Amino acid sequence: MVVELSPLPYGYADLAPHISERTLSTHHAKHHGAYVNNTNTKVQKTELEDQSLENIIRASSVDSDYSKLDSALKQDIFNNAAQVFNHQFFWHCMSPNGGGRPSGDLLEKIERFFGSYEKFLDVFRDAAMKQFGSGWCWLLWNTETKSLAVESTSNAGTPITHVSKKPILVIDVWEHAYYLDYINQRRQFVDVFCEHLINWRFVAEKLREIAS
Ligand code: MN3
Repeated sequence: MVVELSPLPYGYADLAPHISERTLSTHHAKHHGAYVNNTNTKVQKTELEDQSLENIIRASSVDSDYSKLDSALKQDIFNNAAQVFNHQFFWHCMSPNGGGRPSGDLLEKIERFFGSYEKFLDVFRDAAMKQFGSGWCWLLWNTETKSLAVESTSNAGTPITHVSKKPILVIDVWEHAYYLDYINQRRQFVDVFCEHLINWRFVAEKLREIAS
């Protein structure tokens, strides 16, 4: 199976002024695109060549006992494949009509596990800011503890290497996600993401798929 560059669910200019066309086109075509190409190149002639993206990620993660790759190649495959998944997921977490507040069961669970929507935002923004260097900040549903949690991951780290951690929302806090628009002001980008971009309909759909 060849890993493909999934199209954005909106146009390159559709998230402006919050994310510029230049940032979005570079981020999708160049960054996400490079992770796709690298994944396909690096799995060639390995047993992972015909696997699904999620199987490639799980087999190459540090916790995996898959031993048919040397450790440098394994890490390299993980970094690129996990970045493909993380970006695919991230694009769907945003919408030109995003922002506002969640509702229904999602809001009820956010209030139950964080106290209020405002408190959830504080926890999420704080985790996004405290992720040192490159990484991602997630809202996930833990199927073991049956609870919502905010967690950040470094570099290409992704919750899908843990069977019980099901992501429902993510923000990319690598500098390439915001530097052209906000220079070094990650906080502005995180605030704009929360206020104007989150696709709560997608988040609610993901939660319904796994937590019903
Ligand atoms: Mn990125």
